Amino acid sequence: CIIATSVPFYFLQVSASRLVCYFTNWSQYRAGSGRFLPENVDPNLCTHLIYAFAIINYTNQLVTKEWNDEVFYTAFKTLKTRNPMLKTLLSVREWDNAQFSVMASTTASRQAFIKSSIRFLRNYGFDGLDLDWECLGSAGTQPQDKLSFTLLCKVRQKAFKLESERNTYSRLMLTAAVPAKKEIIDRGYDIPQISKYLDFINVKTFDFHGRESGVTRHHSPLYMGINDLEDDVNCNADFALRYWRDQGAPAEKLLMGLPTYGRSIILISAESGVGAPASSFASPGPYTQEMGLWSYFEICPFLNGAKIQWIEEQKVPFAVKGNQWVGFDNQQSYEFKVKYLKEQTLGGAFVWTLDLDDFSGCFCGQGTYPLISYLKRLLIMGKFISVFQYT
Ligand SMILES: *[C@@H]1O[C@H](CO)[C@@H](O)[C@H](O)[C@H]1NC(C)=O
Ligand SMILES: CC(=O)N[C@H]1CO[C@H](CO)[C@@H](O)[C@@H]1O
Repeated sequence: CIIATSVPFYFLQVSASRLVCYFTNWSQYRAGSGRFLPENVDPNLCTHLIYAFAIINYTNQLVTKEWNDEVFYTAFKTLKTRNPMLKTLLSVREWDNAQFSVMASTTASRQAFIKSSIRFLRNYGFDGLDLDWECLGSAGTQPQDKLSFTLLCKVRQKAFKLESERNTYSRLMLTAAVPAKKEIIDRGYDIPQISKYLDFINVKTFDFHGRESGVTRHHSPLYMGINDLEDDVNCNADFALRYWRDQGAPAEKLLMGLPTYGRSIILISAESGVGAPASSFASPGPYTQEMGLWSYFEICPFLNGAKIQWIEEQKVPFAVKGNQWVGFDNQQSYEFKVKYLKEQTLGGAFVWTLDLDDFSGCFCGQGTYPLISYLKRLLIMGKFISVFQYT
């Protein structure tokens, strides 16, 4: 395959929209053409890159997770020499422990974390920190965690401001990746408060449905489905983003999450539409090796000989081959999502993740990064040249 380079951003500053892309430290372990390294990142594709993940250790310090994270951090920083407008952030998340909750719980531990992270971010040349407290809002959330998170955002924003005034550096950014399901939001997030302190908010508008329902459902629909009942009526990007906004988050701080992967499941009858009975997750993709999750570059070969259908009311596609069913996103669903976020005057989109798109261009025959390049064209260059036949 031939690697094309994209138009640098400084030619394109026509839009205030953000296009935030996540890079994952584990994509380096994939086999063959699935392997993804910092040198596969196109520095002119996204306005912000977020490195996932760093962790919090038992003395509440921000630390690396992978043996070679430091090498990658340096490579990340170097990307900025090829696009001076590019901003990079480091995402922090808990890993096999409840350290986020411990760290956020007292003034002293919050301060320790904040101090260590300023040093850490500056040392490696990051422009900000992204908070990804995965279990905040889950059933096991302690009642005080909601308040702790608000306080963490508040003191951190203040600390970042002070640090930049003292050093005349530009202020470090503070962002968060947050849930899209109503009951999780309600348990964990004081929306009006945290929205004051965060620079932008990545609403994870995907993974709405897994296998638990026992039927086929798209995991990242834009709108409610005709068969959605009860809680399911809230399981779509439109509901989640309106909910965040109506509870007090400014629209321009909200980013819609777009997946570059699909969710696959096994059918157990001759039915294959939305709501068809299904059992377990489909087998792992050859490169990503995760049950029920296929990257876009693994979906493309599957689409050969598959029956592709468009869920009209939800504006997303699915495909069926044999007993395998996958709900995914393509350029067409991206187009509807970008139209929506422009109409709602949201702050932009974020992509989970860079390495799950067909970054090499070897699998889909649509050039390098077919989904994210298309997103850039729609979001940043504002070009809607639809080539799709809507059926
Ligand atoms: C946490 O990280 C800091 C900074 O690297 C280190 O000094 C400290 O010993 C670590 N604590 C634990 C418990 O690993
Ligand atoms: C913090 C983190 O996500 N680190 C991951 C980086 O990749 C390795 C390899 O898959 C994981 O084990 C780490 O958990």
